[in-house]
Amino acid sequence: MTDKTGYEKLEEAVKSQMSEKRFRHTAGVIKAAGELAALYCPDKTEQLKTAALLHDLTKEWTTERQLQYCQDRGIPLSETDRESPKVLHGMTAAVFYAECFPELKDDALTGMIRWHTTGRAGMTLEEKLIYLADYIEETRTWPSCVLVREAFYGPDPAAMTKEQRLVHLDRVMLYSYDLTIKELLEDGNPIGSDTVAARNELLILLRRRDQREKLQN
Ligand code: DGI
Ligand code: FE
Ligand code: FE
Repeated sequence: MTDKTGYEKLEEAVKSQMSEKRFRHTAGVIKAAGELAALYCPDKTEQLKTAALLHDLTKEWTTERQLQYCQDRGIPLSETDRESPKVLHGMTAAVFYAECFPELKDDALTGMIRWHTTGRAGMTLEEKLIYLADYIEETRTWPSCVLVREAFYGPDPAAMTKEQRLVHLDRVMLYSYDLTIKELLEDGNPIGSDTVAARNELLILLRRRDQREKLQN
C-alpha cells in the first residue's frame, strides 16, 4: 500500500467530523471545484479542492454553538446575521479550519470558505468558483441548483474564449443570487447585505457591459 498523501489525510480528518450526507455533498463540491478550476485556473486546482473540502466544516454545528464560537473568537455579527442561522457556518468555518489544520492557514483559502454561502461584492475568481461549485455540485437536487447547473454547463463553457467564459461566470453568479434572494423573500427571511451587494455589483457590471456592446454594434 502506498503512503497516503497530505490531501488524503486531510480528507479523512474532515470526513470524521461530518455526517455521511454532508460528506457526500462535500465530495460533490470537490469534484465541481476541480471542473471549474480546469476551466478557469488550472494552476489553482489543489487550492480550490482544499477549500471545497473545508467549506462546510462547521455546517452541522447547532446555531447555539455557531453563536457561542463567534462570541468566543470575536467574530462580529450583524443583527441580520443573528437572524440568519444558515449563514453562520461560513464565518465559523473560515476561522475553525485554521485551528484544526494550522499548516493550511492562508488568506485566499479563508476567503473562499468565508464567502461560500452569501458571496460578497468584490469576490476573487477563486471565491466565485467555490461559491458556484457549492451551488451546482451534482448531488444537489433543489430546483434552483438544477437551474443554475444547467445555466452554467448548458452553453458549453469549455468552448468559450477566456473572456466569454469569465462573463458567463458572472451571468450565472447573478442568476444564482437572484434565485436565492427570490427564495429568501418567498420564505419571509432576511437577506444579508453581502448577498445584496454581490448581486447589485454583478447586475451593474453586466448591464454596463451590454450597453457598451450595443454602442459598438
Ligand atoms: O451549506 P450548504 O447547504 O452546502 O449551502 P450554503 O452554504 O450555500 O447555504 C445555503 C443556505 O443559505 C440556503 O438555505 C440559503 C441560505 N442563504 C444564503 N444567503 C443568505 C441565506 N440566508 C439568509 N438568511 N440570508 C442570506 O443572505
Ligand atoms: Fe455551506
Ligand atoms: Fe456546501
